[in-house]
Amino acid sequence: MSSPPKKRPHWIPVVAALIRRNNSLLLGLRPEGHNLAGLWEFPGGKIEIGESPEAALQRELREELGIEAEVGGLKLATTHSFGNTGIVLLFFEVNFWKGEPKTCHHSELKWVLIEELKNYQLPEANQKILSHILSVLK
Ligand code: DGT
Repeated sequence: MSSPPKKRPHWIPVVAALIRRNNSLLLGLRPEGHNLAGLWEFPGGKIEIGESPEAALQRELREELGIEAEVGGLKLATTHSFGNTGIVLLFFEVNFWKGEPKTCHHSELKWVLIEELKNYQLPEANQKILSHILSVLK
């Protein structure tokens, strides 16, 4: 008997934004029908072929929040895997933008005080590096 074909391992590059206003960060509740629905994420998404990480994040923030963001520096990078799929997650700081973030994609948006981030259910890829995320926000 032959075993089922194995899916080849592959990596998905993802960019996420640390959008800061005073002592709070913007989190979005992942919508139903998506992977990880019901978890709070940092706005962002997959880098498309031909895009730089910064351009991908700018596009995602335009699509998801309706803002024109000035993407700042790369603050941290991490990897996470589920089965044969891995994500490389790059976090950029975003301190300046035009427009008021709107729920174009998420079920809800929330400005969360940095010290309260630990009370939110985040994707495992973020949860496991929360202390690192907090340290780059200092
Ligand atoms: P999917 O995953 O096929 O349902 O597609 P999307 O459009 O919901 O996912 P997208 O474009 O946001 O891709 C981001 C992937 O990275 C998704 O699998 C969730 C994962 N991820 C883990 N942590 C974060 C995070 O903080 N922010 C974002 N945006 N994605 C994260």
